[in-house]
Amino acid sequence: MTRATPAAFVFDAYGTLYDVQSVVARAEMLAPGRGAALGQLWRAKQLEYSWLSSLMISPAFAREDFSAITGRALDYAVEALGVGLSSDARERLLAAYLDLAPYPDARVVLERLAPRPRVILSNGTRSMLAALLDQSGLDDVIDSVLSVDAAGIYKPHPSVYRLAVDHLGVEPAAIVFVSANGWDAAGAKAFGFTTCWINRAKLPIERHAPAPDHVVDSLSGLLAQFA
Ligand code: LAC
Repeated sequence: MTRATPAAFVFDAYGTLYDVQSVVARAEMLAPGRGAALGQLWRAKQLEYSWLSSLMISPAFAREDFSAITGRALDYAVEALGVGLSSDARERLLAAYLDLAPYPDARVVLERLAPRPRVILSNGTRSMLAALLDQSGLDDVIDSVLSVDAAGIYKPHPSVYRLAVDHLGVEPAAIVFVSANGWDAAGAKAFGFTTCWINRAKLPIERHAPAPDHVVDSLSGLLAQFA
């Protein structure tokens, strides 16, 4: 099979460029002994709510943005785990989500992929993503940021991936879509992107959609394929 030469790189944000578990240290401070469990359930519920609210969109049910469902997911996780959290602590945890740590190799990898466009396509709202880029200082190595809000639905709906094609003006196969979320890589492959799954946790490949084109164990793994 011949593959199109990559014309651009499109990155998922949460879990791919930014470590969602970097909230665990703050969660541990606010809820000693429960930080890891809270971080994990919070993220799992956040994603579940994104999928459920996309399926439920109707004239009677409007999708809430990622900032809102991130808060609702935190409230669920706090109650499920029986963690007592003051409203001030809740606000501090939500603020931590705007200041997630980028993976240590994110900057160098993004630098090395230039001059090809490097785009973020994320469930996050524009303001959540602007805060992340600003706090982490990666704004100078990302060329543009696309939020699912422009499509009115969450990943992995094809109209979300279409945003990147429309923005870049190249065919889907010429776009390398990079995600550490296996279900997101699967959605992107089903849409027609060339995909690279960052499998940091050594998980099995998702079975409900086409397999990724490339599997690497860190962002740095991209360089061997595309630098
Ligand atoms: C995002 C979620 C999938 O950034 O992590 O879109």
